[in-house]
Amino acid sequence: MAAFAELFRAAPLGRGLRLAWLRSSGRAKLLVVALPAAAAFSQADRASLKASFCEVVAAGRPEVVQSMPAEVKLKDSTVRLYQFESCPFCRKVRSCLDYSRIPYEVVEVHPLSKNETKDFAADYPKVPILRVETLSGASFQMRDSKSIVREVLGKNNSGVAPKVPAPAVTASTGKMWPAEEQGKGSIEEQWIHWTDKVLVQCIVLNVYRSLAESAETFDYLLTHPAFPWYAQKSAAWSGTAVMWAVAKSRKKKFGVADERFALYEACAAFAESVQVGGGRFLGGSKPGAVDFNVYGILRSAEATQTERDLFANCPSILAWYKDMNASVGSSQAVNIASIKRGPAVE
Ligand SMILES: N[C@@H](CCC(=O)N[C@@H](CS)C(=O)NCC(=O)O)C(=O)O
Repeated sequence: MAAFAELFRAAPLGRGLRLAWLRSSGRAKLLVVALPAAAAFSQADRASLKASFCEVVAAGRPEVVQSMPAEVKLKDSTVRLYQFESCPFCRKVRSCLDYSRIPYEVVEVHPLSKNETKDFAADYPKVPILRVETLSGASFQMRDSKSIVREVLGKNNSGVAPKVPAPAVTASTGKMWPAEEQGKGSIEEQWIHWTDKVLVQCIVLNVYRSLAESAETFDYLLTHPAFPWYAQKSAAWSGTAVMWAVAKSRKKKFGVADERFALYEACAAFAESVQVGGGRFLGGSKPGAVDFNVYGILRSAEATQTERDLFANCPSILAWYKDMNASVGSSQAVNIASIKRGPAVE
């Protein structure tokens, strides 16, 4: 109500409307407000009203920040990760929080209603969102997985080892990342770009490859304790069909003949670059931001046929993956029991 009062005060009501209000009474007042209101507002008034409304709504939400405020200690703060369990971008953030031993709560967002993020991120329909409340009462939110990974790692980001080559597309992934978009920025930036352009696409093409595999990917929703049965089923069934169709159309768009082979090729190319770099990770002796981006994307296929096939058919990725498992360690999610999908491949 306070918000509406503020809005009413801020609204640039025309003089005519105010006079009409004073002269009218009872039901007439309702008509006075309802009918001429639209006409009484000029275009500028409407723009100003909209701006006032946005300010009032935005006033109560955690500020959106691009970088971590210097004084913030995540370990001492209340950290919530708004996510979809099968989202590759969300798993990057989880692996990074786990590695940094930062306790956090996972808030599963319903993919259709997105009710969980509506009150503080109505303007942003995506996940992950990291929401932080500090001991001193400050609160903020961070969006975009690449930025969150970078900020959570901070000084612990080992970057890429000096001998690591720039990423290159393979025969089956060439159309995902056009040549004119490649080669921009530092080697680390190019690899991060590769994860978004190539690796994420490979995972999407695979985990939603057939209706059965798409259903397997959404299985977690069918028993998710955060949602009532009708919300579980509506999201799982519609997600299965929609994402299967998305994968089918992207496969055509990218001219991929065999999606499994495209994934194996991309992972083998990454593993080879780790080897050329000379360390256990692309970051050298410690994982860097690129390692977390790659690991998170692959972890999103947890307990699916894609994951099982990848480890059976792309042996060169296994040593790096096991090292990542060991470095990331156990989940720091305080509510892990309610979200676990399946054991990590050892
Ligand atoms: N660039 C973003 C991409 C996030 C993204 O696309 N998330 C998907 C889930 S995998 C999403 O929230 N989609 C819901 C929607 O677009 O409505 C990031 O890296 O965080």
